[in-house]
Amino acid sequence: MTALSVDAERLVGRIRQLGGIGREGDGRLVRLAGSDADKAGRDQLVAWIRQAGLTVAIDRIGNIFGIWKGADSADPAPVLIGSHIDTVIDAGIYDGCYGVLAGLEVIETLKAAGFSPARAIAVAAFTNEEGVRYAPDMLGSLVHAGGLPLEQALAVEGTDGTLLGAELARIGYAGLEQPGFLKPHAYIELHVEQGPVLEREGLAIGAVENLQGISWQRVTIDGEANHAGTTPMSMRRDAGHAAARVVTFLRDRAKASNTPSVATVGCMSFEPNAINVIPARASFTVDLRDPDEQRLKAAEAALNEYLVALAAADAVTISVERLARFEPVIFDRTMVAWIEEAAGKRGLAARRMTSGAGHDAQMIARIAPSAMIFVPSIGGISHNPRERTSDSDLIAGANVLLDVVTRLAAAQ
Ligand code: HGY
Ligand code: MN
Ligand code: MN
Repeated sequence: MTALSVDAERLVGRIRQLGGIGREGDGRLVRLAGSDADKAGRDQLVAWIRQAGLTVAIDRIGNIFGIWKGADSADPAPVLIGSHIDTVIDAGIYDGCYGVLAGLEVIETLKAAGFSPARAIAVAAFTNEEGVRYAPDMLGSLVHAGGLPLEQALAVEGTDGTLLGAELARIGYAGLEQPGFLKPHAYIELHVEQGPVLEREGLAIGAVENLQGISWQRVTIDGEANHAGTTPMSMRRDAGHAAARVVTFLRDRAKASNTPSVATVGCMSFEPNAINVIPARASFTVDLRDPDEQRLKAAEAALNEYLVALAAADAVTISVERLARFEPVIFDRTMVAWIEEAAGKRGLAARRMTSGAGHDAQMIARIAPSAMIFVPSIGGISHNPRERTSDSDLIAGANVLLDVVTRLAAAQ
C-alpha cells in the first residue's frame, strides 16, 4: 500500500498565499500580533479551516483552533498540531505558518482518505509566538499551558503602548473559550529549522529532542546629555558608550565560552538621539539562550555583575527589566523515536537535534507529551525575507507529520 501523501500543491500554494498577507508598502512582511495584518492572516486561516469542515474555536487570548472531532472516543483529548502565524519584522514566509498550514493539510488529507481517528485531531495557531510587539514570546501557548494568567497576558503593554487584550478585541479575536479548554493527548509541531545543521549535514528531517532556555531582558542606562563638542571625554556620562560596552561584553563572553551559548542585542534606542548630543539614555534588549540551564543562569549573573561595574566606571545608572525567562525543555522520547521511524520508513535521512529557536512546543510540553519535526532552512537563514525551504523538503516534513499524527491518533 503506497504511503498516504499530503496535497503538495495545496500546501505550498497556501504557504505562499499567506506569505503575501501583511506586506507593507516596501514589500516587507510584517504581521505583528494584534495588528490589522495579523487580523488579515487570521481571517484567511479561519476561512481555510472552515472550508476543511473543521470546528473553529477561538480562546480569550486569541489562540485559533480547528478541530476535527474523531469518533466518539472515550478520551476526547485530541492530538494537537500547532505553531503560529504571527511574524517578526521583515519576515520570511515559512516560520510558524508552515507548521500551522501543514497541520491543516494533514487533517484534510486524513479526512479525504476516510481515516477515522480514535480521537479528535486539532490544529492550533497560537497568539504572539514571536513576542516582537508584546513580550514574552510564545505568549498564547504559555497562557494555554497555564504558565501566565489570562488577565496578566491581556494587560501586556506593547512596544507601541497598546495593550494586547485591547488589540485582540479590536481585530475581533478576543474569543470566548477559556484558555486551556482543549487538553491535548499529545502535541506535535512541524517547523523550519531556522539554522544551518540539516542543510550542512545533507539531512531531510530533524527529530527535535530538546529546546534551549531563553532569557529576555530590557536594559536602560541613564547618563547625562551634554554638548558633543565642548564636553571633555573625562567629564562625560555617556549612556551610548556604556551600552556599546555591554554589546561587546556579551558577544565576547558567548564566543569565548566555546559552548552553544548565544547572546543578542536586537533592539537599541538612544535619547535624545541627536548627532551632537551625548546620549542621556540608552535602552536595549538582551536575548540570552543556552540548552543548559546552569550555563544560562551563569550568563545572566555575569551580565548583572558587568552592569554593576560598568555603572561605577561610566558614572551612569543602570536598570534591568525581565521580559521573558523559559527553562530548557526535553521533548517526549517516544514521539521523538516515532518521528525518526516515520522518516526512516519514507527513506528520509534524519537526526536528533536541539532547537535553538523558541517554539510553542516549549510551552505545550508543560501539559502534554510534545515533540517537534524540523526541515532544512536554506543557508540556515530565518527571521529574514531570504528564509527559504525547498518545496520537496516542505512536503517531506508534512508527510512525516502525517505519519506521526496518524500513529498518535490511532493510539489509545
Ligand atoms: O525567539 C524565538 O526563538 C522565536 O522565534 N519566538
Ligand atoms: Mn516560529
Ligand atoms: Mn520566529
